[in-house]
Amino acid sequence: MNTLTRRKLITTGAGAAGLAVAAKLASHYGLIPPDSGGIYGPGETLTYAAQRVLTRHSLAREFSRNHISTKPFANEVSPLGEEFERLKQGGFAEWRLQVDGLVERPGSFSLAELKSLPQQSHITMIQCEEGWSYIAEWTGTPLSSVLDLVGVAPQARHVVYRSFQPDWWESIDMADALHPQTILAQGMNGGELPVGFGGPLRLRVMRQLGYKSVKYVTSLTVTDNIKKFGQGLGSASPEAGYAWYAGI
Ligand SMILES: Nc1nc2c(c(=O)[nH]1)N[C@H]1C(S)=C(S)[C@@H](COP(=O)(O)O)O[C@H]1N2
Ligand SMILES: [Mo]
Repeated sequence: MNTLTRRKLITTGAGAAGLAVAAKLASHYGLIPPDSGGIYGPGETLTYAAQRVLTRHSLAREFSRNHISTKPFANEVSPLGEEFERLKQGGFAEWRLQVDGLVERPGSFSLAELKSLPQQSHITMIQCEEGWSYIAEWTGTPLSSVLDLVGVAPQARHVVYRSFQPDWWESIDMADALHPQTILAQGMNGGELPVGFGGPLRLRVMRQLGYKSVKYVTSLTVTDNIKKFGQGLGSASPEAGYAWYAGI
């Protein structure tokens, strides 16, 4: 047997064994994404599991102030309607963030209440799956501060979040929910977060593609059973053909 064939054999063998081991580990540690169709839909599972094992605590790249895009591109959103206009006229004083599910103290927060919690700013890049991106400074309350306040149950696995736009809902695992860069943003580039960019309240998930950063966030639900939501695929994205996990 020549070395090339032997090498090829060894590589193939290691690959198959590696895949089996990865699938086992992923299953054992609960690293199966909701849209995987089981551990033998291995593409999504391997991406998610590998990133979670290798980069659970990694940070999204932060940029310096001079990298902030001078003309950030606000993706077009469908019309927000009369009720949104009414809330906007009132300076969003009536906007509430509802928090429920597996928490000790379900309730809701006004924007002012959220602003009274610790605030953080991060200069990061937001990337659309369609290829464009921009860099901006995002300011807001870490999602972990809100979750600490309501008291998340130990069996929590995911946080589901919804928009004023009913078609937009997403979920993230607890690694991203409690991640230090995941914030409920109310500010952008030193000012209020403009409506075009998701104001008055947007969840910025820095380590995933733009579509996970849902605009006009109105509610959060903490859960240990993501399959109960929508079609059971984790969020609206896989229902439309995109991956639930969009790590970058
Ligand atoms: N509520 C809501 N959130 C949304 C969207 C939307 O249309 N509605 N578009 C998503 C997509 S596909 C991307 S890429 C980003 C775009 O963010 P931007 O408008 O700040 O560029 O927002 C995401 N969040
Ligand atoms: Mo996007």
